[in-house]
Amino acid sequence: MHTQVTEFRRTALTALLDRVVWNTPVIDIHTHLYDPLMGGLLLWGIDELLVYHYLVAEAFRRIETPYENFWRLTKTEQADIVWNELFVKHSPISEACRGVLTTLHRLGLDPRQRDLALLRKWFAQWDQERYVNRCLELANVRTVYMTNSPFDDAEHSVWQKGFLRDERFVAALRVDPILVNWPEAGAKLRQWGYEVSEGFSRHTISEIRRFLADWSHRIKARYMMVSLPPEFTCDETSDCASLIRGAVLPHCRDFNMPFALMLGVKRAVNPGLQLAGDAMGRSDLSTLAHLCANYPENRFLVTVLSRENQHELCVLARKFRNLHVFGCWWFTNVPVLIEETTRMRLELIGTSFTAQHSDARVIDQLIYKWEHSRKVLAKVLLDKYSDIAAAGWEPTAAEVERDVKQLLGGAFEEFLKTATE
Ligand code: FIX
Ligand code: ZN
Repeated sequence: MHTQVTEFRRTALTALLDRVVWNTPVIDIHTHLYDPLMGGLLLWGIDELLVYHYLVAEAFRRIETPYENFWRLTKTEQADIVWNELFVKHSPISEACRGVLTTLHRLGLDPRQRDLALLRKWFAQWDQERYVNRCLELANVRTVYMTNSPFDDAEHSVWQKGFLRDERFVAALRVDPILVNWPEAGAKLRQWGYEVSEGFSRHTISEIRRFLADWSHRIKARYMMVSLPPEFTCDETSDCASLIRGAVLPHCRDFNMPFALMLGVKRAVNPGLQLAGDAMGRSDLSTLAHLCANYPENRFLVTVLSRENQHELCVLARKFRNLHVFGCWWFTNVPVLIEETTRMRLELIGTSFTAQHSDARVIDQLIYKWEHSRKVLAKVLLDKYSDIAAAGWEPTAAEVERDVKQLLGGAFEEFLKTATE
């Protein structure tokens, strides 16, 4: 009898979760997508899907072509190689390959035909505006956070000229060059009319802050962000520490915006692979603990690239309410790790985090990234609700809706609004 009741409850919960997890619109808090009105920067379509750096890295494992020769090919030729190697000559089992299949399938295409020419023909019928709407609708994504870098030449000029904003796409200010390579970034700032010099004099710091303020206003940034290597520390003598303490954190306080730290990337471990050549390592999170403890009036949005850092990050989130954990980033965005990480986060910090971000670079990817993550989330939540139901706590539909909304961007929005201490 008891088992029957349990089975019945699990079936009802499964149906409820399927409905709620799939129907709750997502706020995608970190992507590399652009507002469609940003002069062609937004990528879409089958060839872009195929030359995504996740797939290129896998294709290079299958071919002997020197790297430079591959990069000299046109996009269509590169896409042909990726398709042939990863979809025709071998089964497309990896998460990135599966992503292309899910995307095509949801768009109503039949990947079984294994016919790239036919796929290209289908994509050619679309115009960008209709296609963007279709992708957002299929992925059920409400808001897309962009990654906006003034140091990116193409983007820089688009922002300078100005354009009519699409309100579904919101901005986040990316400042990696300032924190990772100050001498070069400083030279750029000087070129743009900011009076910065080598040391961090009062005047230089105030000019950096003027730069951050100008760009925060210009793009209407909701938060500031940086990706940092595993070796990142805030030791008193480094440029990075002086800049974070002197410019970034005061700026974030003034503009009431969180500072997003994406920790653990090792850039260009194999430079021949270009964008596909980055790797990762385990970070020392004591630096993060130091920032959270010493700057309680700042808020930190944090994701880590190393599986080994996930547990420590959750524990830190239990200690510091100015720390918001988000997403399963890049190499951790695979079902096995999404499941483990999401389960651990729910068990340690309840629903007070953002379960996922897509990191999409091609708008079509929203479809698969969210479908795959939603599937894992529904599975994990089913277990968690079943556990508390076994203790007599039956969640109502409204409670489940509230929780899922939190996990898919609601908790992040609350965090954005929180007044600092
Ligand atoms: O630093 C980042 O924002 C990373 O997500 C990217 O640099 C990376 O190339 C990527 O696309 C990962 O998904
Ligand atoms: Zn990213």
